[in-house]
Amino acid sequence: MTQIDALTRDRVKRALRAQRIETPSWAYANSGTRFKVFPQEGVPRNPYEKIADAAVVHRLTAVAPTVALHIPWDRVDDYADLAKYAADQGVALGAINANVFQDNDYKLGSITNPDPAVRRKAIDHLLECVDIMDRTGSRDLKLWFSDGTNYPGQDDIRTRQDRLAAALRETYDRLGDGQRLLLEYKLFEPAFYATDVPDWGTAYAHCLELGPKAQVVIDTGHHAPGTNIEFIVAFLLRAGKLGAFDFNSRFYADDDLMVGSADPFQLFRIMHEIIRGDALRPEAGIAFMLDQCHNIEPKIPAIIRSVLNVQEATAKALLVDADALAATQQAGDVLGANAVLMDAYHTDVRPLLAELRADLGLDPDPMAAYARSGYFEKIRAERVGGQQAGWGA
Ligand code: AOS
Ligand code: ZN
Ligand code: ZN
Repeated sequence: MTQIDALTRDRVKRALRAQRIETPSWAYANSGTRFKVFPQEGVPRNPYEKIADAAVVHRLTAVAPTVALHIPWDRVDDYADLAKYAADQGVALGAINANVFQDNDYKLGSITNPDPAVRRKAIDHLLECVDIMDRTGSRDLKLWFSDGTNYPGQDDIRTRQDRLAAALRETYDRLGDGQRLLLEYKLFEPAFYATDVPDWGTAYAHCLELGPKAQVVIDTGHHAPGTNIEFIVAFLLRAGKLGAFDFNSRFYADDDLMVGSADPFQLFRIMHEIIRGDALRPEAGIAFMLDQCHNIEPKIPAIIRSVLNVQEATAKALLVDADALAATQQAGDVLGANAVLMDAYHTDVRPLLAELRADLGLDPDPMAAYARSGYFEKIRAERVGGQQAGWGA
């Protein structure tokens, strides 16, 4: 497909205008690997400054209106004040990410720890996160557990599932109306033998048992190499159990690189399933979040680039000729069907996205607009001693 007709153009632009991408507070802060954190200039010193940076991304792209918080990294005394500050900046607070992986107590696990006192402490943190959601107005509690074992025999795999189910139940029962529990799975790391929520099947089974407010999070970096992530998207959407994405790119393990940088074709295939499932609309309830770290590249431009990458993949997926695809599939035309998909993927959507931004009164090139804005020079001068995201030291 080289030409985009006027009708298609309008349809695609309308859908793109409704797209929402949530950026993570921790992506604005310093981060690194277990080997080194390279501090950068102008990095936020507190949650307010992270929100200010997120608001810049939104002002330049118009599709990133919320920012996810992480507790305790973004702990403040007055969450209502933080929410008000965000609103004044033109954004809102998004998902609350719990953290039960950083305390010494969690060496053998948090909610699946053999010690009931440690489990209690971990569950209390999850409940506290729901209290915070009440104050921030957040809809989603995002749960990722580092829980697991390193050696066969270290703990009883089945009993740990019982402890997990009990903790999730208690947390789920604390949710208010309109609040959701999002359960994120991860194949391995930091546990190297048996992770307690290692895959979508485990997350799905627990969410199914919990009820309608529990949904699965797909972090694109959390699979074995070669895993067909778009299959998981299609399956969970069909089952009504896909709640959110943590978008990022991986070459090896949980690399947390910019989404769309390692495998833009995979991102397109994922977004194709989203469009196929009519799940792009915010009312469909899928939270499209980034979960990334920008260890060596400047952070705000990297987040802008990531947002644009998601937008480009989405635009291409919206260009798939659904009727032609269905007809070729029905006719068993293998090459024809594949060609329909590839035509859309190979279309250069950058002019269309530039046009969309111009329609919205934005600069057609958000990267260049940021570079010209002087914002970096301002924060570099103002902020000394930026905050570390919380891990990787
Ligand atoms: C960890 O690997 C997960 O991707 C988490 O979603 C996340 O990076 C962490 O909990 C920060 O909130
Ligand atoms: Zn994640
Ligand atoms: Zn991760």
